[in-house]
Amino acid sequence: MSTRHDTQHDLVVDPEVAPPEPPPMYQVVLLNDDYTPMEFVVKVLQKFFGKNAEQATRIMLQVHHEGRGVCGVYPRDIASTRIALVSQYAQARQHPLQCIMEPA
Ligand code: TYC
Repeated sequence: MSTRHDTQHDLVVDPEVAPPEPPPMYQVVLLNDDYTPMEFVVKVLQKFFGKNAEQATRIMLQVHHEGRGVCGVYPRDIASTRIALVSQYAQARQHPLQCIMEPA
């Protein structure tokens, strides 16, 4: 191997190799219903989507008034795991809260 490639900070770039594609992204969309308490929705947005109280309240009110709102945008596995966790958490507390994923 040439000394040029022996140093720690030297990168070898093969012009034939394309850089990897970024993964396809999905938005998790929260849906409105008539029964889930507003405070519970705010809590879900904080607990599962890392929103602060103000962001969570804004998203919850948007869903309440417009029927849907985006909680976050993630690679497929992360989006589907969060949906499953929210569904489990809501069902265990008898709330019909639902979210779905769609290509971003
Ligand atoms: N519409 C519900 C209510 O009036 C509140 C709500 C907001 C429910 C957002 C679901 O994703 C939702 N209690």
